[in-house]
Amino acid sequence: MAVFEGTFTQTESLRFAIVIGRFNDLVTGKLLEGCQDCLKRHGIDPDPQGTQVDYAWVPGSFEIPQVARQLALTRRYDAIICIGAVIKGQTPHFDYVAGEVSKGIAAASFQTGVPVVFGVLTTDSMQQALERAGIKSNKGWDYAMSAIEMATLMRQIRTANPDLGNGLPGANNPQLPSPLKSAIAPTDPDGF
Ligand code: INI
Repeated sequence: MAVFEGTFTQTESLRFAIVIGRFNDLVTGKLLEGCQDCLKRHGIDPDPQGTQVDYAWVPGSFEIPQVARQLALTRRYDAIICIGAVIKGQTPHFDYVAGEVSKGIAAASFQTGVPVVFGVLTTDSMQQALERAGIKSNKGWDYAMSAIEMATLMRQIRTANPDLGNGLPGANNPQLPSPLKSAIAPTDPDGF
């Protein structure tokens, strides 16, 4: 039997996409810097002109899952990192946004078989958010670590099980409908 475990070496062929919410960009910009710093220190070139990391900016956290899922469906990435900051205000809006983004990110990961890292801060105040975005620590670093670990772990599992494909039912069976198509639109006969 085997033990599968992610590693933080041999990262030169890994590819990532980072989805970032502009809302509260004072916080998300700092989280992104922490994330890029970690990637760089683990041998991954974070330059958007390079070959290893693509970036997608969205208006707010609510929009993150849709774009993360779309990027995962391209099958170009070993992992997707989602960065957002949802900060409690005077209304229940926080609960709706935080609930949807966490469920949506989990769904994007399950539906596509691609690791999608939940890098969305949910805090009671801007102060709490800033503390986690560089003042005391930078959670962006942790998000990158999770992405590298999951990316290398999934590669190991796929290498040991070449018939598994992307892990979705029927991935390598030409007789079955494309998992990519069914993940895009399970009920739409046109596949859109
Ligand atoms: N988006 C965030 O990323 N963080 C928040 O704290 C936030 N609040 O509190 O409103 C927020 N709202 C915007 C939301 O994500 C969508 O962009 C917007 O509703 C348009 O769909």
